[in-house]
Amino acid sequence: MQGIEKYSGSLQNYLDEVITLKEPIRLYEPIKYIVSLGGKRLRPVLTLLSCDMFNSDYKNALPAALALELFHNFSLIHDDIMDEAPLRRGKETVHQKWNLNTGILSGDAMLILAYQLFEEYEPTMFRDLAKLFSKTALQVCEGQQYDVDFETKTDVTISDYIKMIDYKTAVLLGASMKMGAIVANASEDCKTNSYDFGRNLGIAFQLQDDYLDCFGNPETFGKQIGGDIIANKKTFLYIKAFQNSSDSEKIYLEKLFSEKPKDPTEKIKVVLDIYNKSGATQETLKEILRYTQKANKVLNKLDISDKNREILLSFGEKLMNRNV
Ligand code: GRG
Repeated sequence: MQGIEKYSGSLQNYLDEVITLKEPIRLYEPIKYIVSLGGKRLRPVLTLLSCDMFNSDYKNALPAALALELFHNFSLIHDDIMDEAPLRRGKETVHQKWNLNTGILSGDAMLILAYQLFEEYEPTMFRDLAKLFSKTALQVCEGQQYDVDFETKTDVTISDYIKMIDYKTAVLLGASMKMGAIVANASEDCKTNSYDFGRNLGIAFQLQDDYLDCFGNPETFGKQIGGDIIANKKTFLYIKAFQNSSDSEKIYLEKLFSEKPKDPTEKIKVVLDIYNKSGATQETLKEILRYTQKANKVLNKLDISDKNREILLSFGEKLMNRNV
């Protein structure tokens, strides 16, 4: 296995082949737009890497990898609609650039295009991939619903929260790894362990996303900083800060998270200060490390070469030190 750059290159070529501008333009243009904004291509790279590391030609995994990237981009379009987010990857969101209905329909078409890509595989593999995909997509939906519910729920626990991010984000990373193993016809143990690696890494990744939403660099993060605070999201940071607060501080935090001021600048400043002073920021960073280490522990169970293990280790490390 060479460096991981080759995977993004191959994926881009395949994407350009499959995702073309055609009539009706208003359906396909937003699809081309969102996928052309790039992003880290994390999920497809994991699929290609996983296939390669289990000794199969990684190009065989290109349709599955692109299906995952299309699904991810579809979910971003719909998530941005639900959050009324203005920015994605540093550019206008689809519903902002066009309109709500365009975002809904182009998103729907992306989900179908993703399913269609599994038709590139023979029946048994098609069934295994489609089964994993459907199960994962449904969990993503459930995670999203928990996330929405938590905005108005006042007693969200850390375990509620971890379950929510597990479903909303982590299972897709697990599925990305496992799809590579399925395409490579790897053993059942390898499929399970690669899924667990991706899933633990996914929890660490979403916790990092929450951290960056508060403390990231607006120039590189590509989303509005403080977006979760504006939307009154009960993230790991909020729950920890709440747990570490006195009764009067709890009342204050609850009040802050029941309001949606027109200008949120002051609210964001106050909440970030609470996160820092309560120790929530430090505890979040510790939890990111804990899940990354959990992922790395699973790596030792994988039947892969030391060189490939090293590549996965450094992949996880880079991900956790990211600023995008
Ligand atoms: C599954 C039918 C169905 C509906 C989807 C909208 C929705 C329901 C779910 C939202 C899921 C979601 C957007 C989760 C957030 C995951 C996340 C961490 C996104 C950011 O991922 P990055 O950083 O993004 O990999 P880039 O831009 O690099 O691709």
